[in-house]
Amino acid sequence: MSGEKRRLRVAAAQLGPVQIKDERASVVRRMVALLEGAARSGCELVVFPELALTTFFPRYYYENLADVDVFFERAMPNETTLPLFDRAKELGVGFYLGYAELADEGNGVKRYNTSILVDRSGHIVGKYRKIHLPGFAEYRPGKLNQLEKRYFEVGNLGFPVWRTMGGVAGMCICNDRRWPETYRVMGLQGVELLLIGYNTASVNHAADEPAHLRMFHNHLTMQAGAYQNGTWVVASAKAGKEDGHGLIGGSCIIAPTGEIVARTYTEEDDLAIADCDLALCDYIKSTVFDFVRHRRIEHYRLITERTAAIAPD
Ligand code: ING
Repeated sequence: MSGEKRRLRVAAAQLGPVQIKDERASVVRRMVALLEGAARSGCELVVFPELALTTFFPRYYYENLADVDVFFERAMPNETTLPLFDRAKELGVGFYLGYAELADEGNGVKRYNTSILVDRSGHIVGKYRKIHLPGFAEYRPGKLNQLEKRYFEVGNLGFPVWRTMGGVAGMCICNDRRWPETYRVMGLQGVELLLIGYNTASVNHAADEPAHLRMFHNHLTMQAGAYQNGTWVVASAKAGKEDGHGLIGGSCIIAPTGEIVARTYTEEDDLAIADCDLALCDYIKSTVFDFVRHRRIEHYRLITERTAAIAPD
């Protein structure tokens, strides 16, 4: 690693809304345009959102899972996404892509909320399957629904990291970014570049809360995760009104110091670009969050042994 370039220009490639009637091919054309814009600005890596190819379908109730399978990909790349993979390889740009994965790995058909990391040579370096599935498995009539627990299995790949793009990269998806464990498990593997796609409703399905908290919590959790683990975070939203349902933007690039160094201010197809000097991770990881000097794991057992909080009587 010594001497290898540790600085790379990265783009959070935000997508505006994808309507339920929108063809995947039209979304891929938008993504290729974003990729080309990022490449023109010298970017070597582009992060697209969670479930980038379709509308955020977990907001809808489908009695039969067969009816939701139209939103899933059975292979990646496939005929529809190949133009994105081909153009990225031509331009020498790596990318993170979030999509709904229909997998049959010998133990029956499984559905995952998935992301892949593709390097600058077009090689799929790694895959991640979303672990923290928010919302409910059952439909709640008359309420805002978030049915990821109904449509997706909990991810079965853990929180892996890969040595690529001149550093150590990892991925997570949307609700994962709200849980400190997500960052810490990758932090304990030396992550320096944590890539996130998200679709976050403008109105919280779980609580009636002031609107300003949507963006506040979005950035708060990622800034904390970046700083407490000395990693860059690149996060890309699908944003805007999808068939009347609002999604927040706020795509951003966060330094290991926890500072937002670039962000979008629209809810459309947009790019936030920054130079990520991975060496900036080193001072955080070797001072305030020098894990080996400061962590006391003999006191942390509850974190993995207890799921629900138990308060004293
Ligand atoms: N979306 C939302 C997110 O975590 C959510 C769900 C919103 C949970 C607000 C709690 C509060 O950003 C996805 N897709 O996880």
